[in-house]
Amino acid sequence: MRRLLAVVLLGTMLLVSGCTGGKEPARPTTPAEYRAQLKLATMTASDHIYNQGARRFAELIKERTGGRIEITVYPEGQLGKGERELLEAVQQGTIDLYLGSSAPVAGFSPSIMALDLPFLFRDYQHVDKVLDGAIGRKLLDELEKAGFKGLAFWENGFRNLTNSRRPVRTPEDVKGIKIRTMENPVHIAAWKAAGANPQPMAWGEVFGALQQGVIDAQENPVAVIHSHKLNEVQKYLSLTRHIYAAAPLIMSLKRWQEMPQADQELFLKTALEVAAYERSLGRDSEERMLQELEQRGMQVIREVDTAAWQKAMQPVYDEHGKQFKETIDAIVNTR
Ligand code: EAX
Repeated sequence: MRRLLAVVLLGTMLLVSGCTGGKEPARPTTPAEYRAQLKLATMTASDHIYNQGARRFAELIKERTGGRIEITVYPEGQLGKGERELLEAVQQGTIDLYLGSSAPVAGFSPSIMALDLPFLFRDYQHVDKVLDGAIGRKLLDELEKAGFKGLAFWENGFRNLTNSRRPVRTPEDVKGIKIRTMENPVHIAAWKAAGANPQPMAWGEVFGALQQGVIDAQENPVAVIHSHKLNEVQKYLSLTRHIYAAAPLIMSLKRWQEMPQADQELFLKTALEVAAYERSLGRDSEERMLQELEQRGMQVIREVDTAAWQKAMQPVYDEHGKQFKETIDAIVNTR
């Protein structure tokens, strides 16, 4: 009798679990049933363009879903000491959204590394055409293999060198200088080729390392240098614009797949709309930020020998560009 009861019980359990489809929650069919509280993480200062854009994105999503989807922005590395760490958390689904440089994303999805080659983008118009077009979409779609949904490319900006030693104009001026780079083989190779001594490091550790003199230099767009007050630890800023840093807005693929289709479409549309706003924030205020950095005591070297930098970093194309030749050619040929 007891054995029969056990068999019946087991059968019922199997039947029930079969009916509900196991562990995976059923995907809601209409947006009305779907609610979510999402975490968006960045490494940059609260007033940096990423977070201004991210807060705008959160407002629009909340408004357009009637409050069903709420996004909280965690800036300044509150959720991790570097972008690689944030990306790992997004991959695991403990953080829902990442906004940061493309360079560390290459550790998860190599094809995106093509964007970080030195002197690849001519100007902002070129950037927008490539990143908002078919090439950008393809690179974003390839992120799915790594467990990410790429929503759109936002912007970090053209990167510039800062250092505590001397006014830098040519590659000769950085001989032997210890420079922090992002964790990306192209960045490391570019600075090695230029004659410097590159040290990859998570962003959360850079200010302290500069302050203690563990490193002499770093490189970032003006908006990062300004919002992180690097003038307190760096005397010279050279407008080298050596590498353009795109900033993909990335969502955990798990979280994405749980969303109803109408909300997915809303996310894609809103991400692209805010991309234009976020990019304009940095572009329109670059000159004002430079002047403020000068007022805070930084020496800004506006004229550098761009041809010499380009030539010095060119070997990186042989070393790392070959595997992405098709993408690089397509970018160069975009007019
Ligand atoms: O994405 O690590 C860096 O230098 C980045 O430019 C910064 O964290 C923003």
